[in-house]
Amino acid sequence: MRMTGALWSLVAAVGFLGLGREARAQESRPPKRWEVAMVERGQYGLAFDPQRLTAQLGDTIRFIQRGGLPHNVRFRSMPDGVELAEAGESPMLTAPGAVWDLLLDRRFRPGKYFYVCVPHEVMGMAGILYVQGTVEDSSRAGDHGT
Ligand SMILES: [Cu+2]
Repeated sequence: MRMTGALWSLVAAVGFLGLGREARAQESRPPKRWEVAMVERGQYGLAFDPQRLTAQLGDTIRFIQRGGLPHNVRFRSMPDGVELAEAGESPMLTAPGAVWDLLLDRRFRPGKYFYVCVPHEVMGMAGILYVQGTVEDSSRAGDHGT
């Protein structure tokens, strides 16, 4: 009985260490900057390109105006408990090449985020952002360039 308990403790410890290694490996990725273009593709319509993006806490999503019509970003759904406040809606981007940087900081949690362009929501201009990562990743938000 005593041996079984000790063996179980060893197995548990090894399993724990294994998880720890995996977590550290994930943390080692430096924050990245992703780009999502707001485009007008003739007959294919108004769109975010890419429409789906998977990013990690601590990363930055740079939305870029690549069309001629005004576009913006407004989050319509997000994981429970997330309060984006001013990060929940961008200003209207009008000038070609204008950008809005969205930092995936502590306001964000892992999960699925759905957003639209308000003027073109009815035309299907929308995107999905999958956020992954840990609290440690979000606390390193803004470490870009280090
Ligand atoms: Cu738009």
